[in-house]
Amino acid sequence: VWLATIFVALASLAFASLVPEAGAAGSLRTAAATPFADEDDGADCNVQLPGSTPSSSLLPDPFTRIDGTRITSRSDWRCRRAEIRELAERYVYGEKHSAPQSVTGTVSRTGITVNVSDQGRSATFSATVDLPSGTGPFPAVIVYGGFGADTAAIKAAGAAVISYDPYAVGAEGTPRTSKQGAYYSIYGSSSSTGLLMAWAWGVSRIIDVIEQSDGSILRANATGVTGCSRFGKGAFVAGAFDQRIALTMPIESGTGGAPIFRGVPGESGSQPLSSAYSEQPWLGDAFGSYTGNPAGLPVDTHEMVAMIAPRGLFMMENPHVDWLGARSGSVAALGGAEVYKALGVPSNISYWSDVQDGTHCASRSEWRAPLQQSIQTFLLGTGNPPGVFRISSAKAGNLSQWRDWQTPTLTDDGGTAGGTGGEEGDDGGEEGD
Ligand code: MCU
Repeated sequence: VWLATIFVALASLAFASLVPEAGAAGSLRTAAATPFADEDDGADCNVQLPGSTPSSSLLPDPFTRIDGTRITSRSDWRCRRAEIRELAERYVYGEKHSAPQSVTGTVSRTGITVNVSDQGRSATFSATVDLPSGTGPFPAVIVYGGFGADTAAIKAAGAAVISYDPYAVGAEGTPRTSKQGAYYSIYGSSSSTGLLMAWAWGVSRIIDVIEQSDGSILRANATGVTGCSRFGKGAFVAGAFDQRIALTMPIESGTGGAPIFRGVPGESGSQPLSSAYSEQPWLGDAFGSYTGNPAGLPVDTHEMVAMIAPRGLFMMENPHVDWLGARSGSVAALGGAEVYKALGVPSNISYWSDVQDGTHCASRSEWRAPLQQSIQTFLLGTGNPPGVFRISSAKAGNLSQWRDWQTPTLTDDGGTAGGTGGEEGDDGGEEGD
């Protein structure tokens, strides 16, 4: 018994010391961090965007490549995802300039500063840091704006809260032709990139700075992102477009966020696509051609959900406010969940719209446990993901009405699934602590 105890203790120590590298290299299957070291793991994929795109009222098949062939193995997902990323940039959000020439900054116990230079221009912004109790280094959740996210629950789960002001990076209230904020100071005020993608770029640059820090305060490979409403749209896009983000938690994001674009026109009371496009320059300028014709889009938001796979995702929606399009949001979650299943990590996505309080961005007791469980699993590496789909019957979409494709059984060739999440059980990752 004693020997066994000592062995377990030693094994735990050995595993604990491996965790940072494990996440970065993706070699060891651990729940503690994203298996991807890069913002864009598929940057080397050869993506040929189509000259014209077919029109369909049904959701595009996430498993069929632009050239019409279907992927067959889990490792094929990496470059298929890269196609979806480029389609999403071109048709929906606008381009995200990655890997600027220079990113510098500081991480302290109270704040992060970010200085970016690219294309001969530079910009600076900052965020505040609020550490949980304990000694650290800590994982962190980047919280957009100041409402709707349960920051007390995040800290109680053991993660730092990085309060991020997206408006410093992409301001609201400007015409599309004179966009303002750090992103547009560098890439031009007439950039066709929308605010959601500019905000996502800001999140990525914060992660750059954390990566460059000595790691004594914040752990670089254990970052989550969340926000409510327009900041739920933002959190969703940030998680889709940076694979270093281990946990994405959009809240009540509404049109332009999680809800499938194709579903919005038929969902009574939901914010019309044209309204979301014109209320603020959230979406990219190119989306303007599709507000009356979402069937013409070669991509939809179930594929942005899929872009987050196999990483942790907890989607929260409010079925009481029609404007938020929760039925279309549930279809995005269900469609994206098919990719999680095909990658062998069905429990890494959770969805919850079965809530009592109808107030938009209310503080909700229902989400506290799955939120904390998600943080523990994907950012701290302890336990299992919630793996729940609690869809309000009032706003339950039906995926079968939206697709004519079936989910393939992908061969497991050690590909992108990465094993982030606890359900595999046989990989040793969860036993470590
Ligand atoms: C759900 O997000 C938005 C919504 O798209 C807007 O129409 C409305 O004005 O504001 C919501 C929001 O961000 O509320 C805080």
